[in-house]
Amino acid sequence: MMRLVRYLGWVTLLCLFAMGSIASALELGLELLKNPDLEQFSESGAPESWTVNLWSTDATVQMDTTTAHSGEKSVRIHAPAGARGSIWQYGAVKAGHTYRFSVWYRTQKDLAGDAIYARLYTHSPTVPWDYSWFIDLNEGDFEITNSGNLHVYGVNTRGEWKQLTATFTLPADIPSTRVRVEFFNYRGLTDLWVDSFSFREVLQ
Ligand SMILES: [Ca+2]
Repeated sequence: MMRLVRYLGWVTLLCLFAMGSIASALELGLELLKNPDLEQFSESGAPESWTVNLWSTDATVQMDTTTAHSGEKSVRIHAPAGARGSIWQYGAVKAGHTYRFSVWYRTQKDLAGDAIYARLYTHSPTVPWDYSWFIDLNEGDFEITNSGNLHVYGVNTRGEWKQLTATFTLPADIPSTRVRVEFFNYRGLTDLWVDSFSFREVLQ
């Protein structure tokens, strides 16, 4: 009987996905990320609680007060030719639980190639991502890379803020205790803004 109830629960969830009302329908737990709205910065302009990764001295990751999805600030990632920049943070997770990741992003000029994406992977230890973990494969433009990481791709937004989301259930026997969430400008040649991260457990 419990299995049937659980099944019907997921059917309801899938229907809500189809109707586009999933965000308002989900009952979410506490925020697992620190400084998710990117409002706190160090004196040098780095987002607090986030690790900045620059693979080239030409790339920059900086606080921006000219545009924001939440509050008054966002992060601008600039990645010229051959360069990439990202910010990342770990969220603590439990095996067998369901989580929803989301982030808002914005472009002004179009970025080159597949420059806009969030990357998620399990940690401590790293276990390759699997498509069976998703609640709905149509929720986003998902790719599992050869190294087992999840990429969730964005599009050029031409001045609008848009959201990426991924909702997934970790296997009941996964030994990982954290998920690393990261947002990239990968050789996009121009600026990409990011704001309003969220990584929360789905409670229902
Ligand atoms: Ca903000």
